[in-house]
Formats: sequence, C-alpha cells, structure tokens
Amino acid sequence: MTSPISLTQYLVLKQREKGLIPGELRLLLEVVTRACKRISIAVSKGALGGSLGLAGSYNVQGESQRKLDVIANETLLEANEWGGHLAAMASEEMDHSYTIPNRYPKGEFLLLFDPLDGSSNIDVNVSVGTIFSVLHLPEGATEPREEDFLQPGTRQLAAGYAVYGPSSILVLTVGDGVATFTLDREAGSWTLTEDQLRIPETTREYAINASNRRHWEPPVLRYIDELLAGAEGPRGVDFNMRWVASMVADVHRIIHRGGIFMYPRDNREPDRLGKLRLLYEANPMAFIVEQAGGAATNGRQRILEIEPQTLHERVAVFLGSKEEVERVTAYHLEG
Ligand code: P6P
Repeated sequence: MTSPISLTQYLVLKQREKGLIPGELRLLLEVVTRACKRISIAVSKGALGGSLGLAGSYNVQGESQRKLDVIANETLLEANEWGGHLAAMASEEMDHSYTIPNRYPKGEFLLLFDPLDGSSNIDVNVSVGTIFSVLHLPEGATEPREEDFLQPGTRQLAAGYAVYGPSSILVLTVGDGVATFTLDREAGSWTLTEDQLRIPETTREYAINASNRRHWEPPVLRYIDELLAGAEGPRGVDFNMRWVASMVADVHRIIHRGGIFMYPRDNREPDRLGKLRLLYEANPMAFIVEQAGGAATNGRQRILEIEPQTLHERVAVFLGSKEEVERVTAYHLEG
C-alpha cells in the first residue's frame, strides 16, 4: 500500500525531478491552497458560521457581495501578502489590484483570483469554489502596476480551482497536466487523488443557461437547436443538459466526464463581451481544460490568446470536450 501523496510532495516532484517550477512558485501555491482549506472550513459551517447572506456591499461588477465573498477575499489577501512570493494580487471582489505593502518583501509573481465563484448558490447549499491564476511580474517591472496583470492566458505559470462540495477538491495545473487533490479533513491536507486527467474529446452533455436563448447570436442558436433536435436532427444522437450556475461545479463535472460549458455573449448589452471574467475565471479554467486535452474559445479564438485590455474585462466562454468546442467555434467563424 503506497502512502498517499500530499500536495507538497506533488509540487516538490515538479520542482526537483522535473525542474518545472521554481521553489518560490511551489511555496506560493502551498500558501494559496492553504487559504483554500480555510475557505472550505468557513463554507462548510453554513448557517452555523454566521456568515451566510449578504454583506451589504457591492463589488466592482455591481454585484451584491455575500459575507462569504468578503471572508474568502480577505482570507486570500491575508494569507498571501506577507510571504514574499508576490508583487501584487487582483480579485473579482476588488476594484483595483492590491500591491504588497512595503512592510513585506515583494516577490516575482502576480496572483489573480475569484475568491468564491458561484457564491449566490451558498445559501442553498450548492457547490461553490475558488479560482486562481499565477502570472510572472513582467521583466524589469519594479513597482507592480495594474497593467502588469494584462497578460494573455498563455503566460500563466499555474492555475487551479478548489470546489467546495460534498468533498473539497483542488484541481491544479503547473503546465504538466492536471491533477486533483481531495481535502483530508482529519489530516488537514490536500491529498493527490487523480493525475494527468483527460477530458473525453466527444460528449453527449452540454451546459448553458437556456433561459437566455432569445439573446443569443445565430451560431449559438444553431448549435443548441441541433443538440435539442437530438437523434432526429443533424447530430443523429440525443444530448443531455446540466446547468449548476456555479462555474467551478460545471467545469469539474466536464473535466471528469466530458461536456461543453457555454456562457455566450448576448445582445442584452451589445458592448459586453460576455458574463464571465477573462483574467480570473476564463483564463485559469481554459489553462486547466487545455492541459486536460480539451479546448476553450470565446467562439472565435482561443481564450488563452486573448490580449486583455482591462483588469475585469468579460469574455464569452465555450470550453470542454474538444470536438464540441471546435464545432460551435466553426459555426461562429462561418458567420
Ligand atoms: P447565470 C456565478 O455567478 C457565475 O459567475 C458562474 O460561476 C456561473 O457559471 C454563472 O455566473 C451563472 O450565471 O446567469 O446562469 O446565473
């Protein structure tokens, strides 16, 4: 019986034997994932923790913040500001980036996160999660600026999410495949449970908020109507639909059994390119999905190649099983 492999052992292997990650990045990832453990504990307390419901504040997106949004954000800031690995952080819950205070040493990395994605589901006990992404401070930058975060997703050094569900699971890539770790609450450690995950290239399952149908662009209407037509339609087979309305939960299902997740742009706000945020939702998820053999586009181009213009910019998202993402992307490119 081989002893379980901890996250630390997994990262040391990537650092020592494969030379894939520098020691400072390993230490940063250990701090971030330790903060995710604390968030998991806060989430699992539910009403008993006194932290359900609204915080009475609003984030930069104009969305009302829940108490646990604020708690999760503060947990990540407090855990990461003193260690000396980071130059700055950016969060869905903060208008501007957060430069490491001068009382602490600054490091070479930038950390971006959505501290509690899907948080509107918390009060009804549906899975939520933390999404994070690591970039390198641009060469020559001394004092980090907000524009230093505006790097394409191909420059990510690591990305991951923690999904707080029946069990808490961490999914991580440092560019050498995708591994999952389950939180062993007795030992208090993330324990390797799967490595080198592969997303099935074909699927019979799709995820989209179908109530937005009247707002979709023609390529999305065509793609979804073909799925709905099932065996009698052009696809010749039946499809099934799932929509948790918590991206981490939907993506977690897809990386395990295949599927396609879609949040298209729609014509409610023509200038808005989508609902999800590029830098700390779409990019980390796209990195993970591609590392697991899937694909991720905005309908017209690879998400990881999009050049960001603003910190909180939004993007349309089509990600998951390669064949389906390629098909719906081809429909967009046909015009
Ligand atoms: P809708 C959660 O608010 C989120 O950002 C993602 O986690 C989720 O996939 C999406 O929005 C759900 O959006 O419009 O279906 O509520």
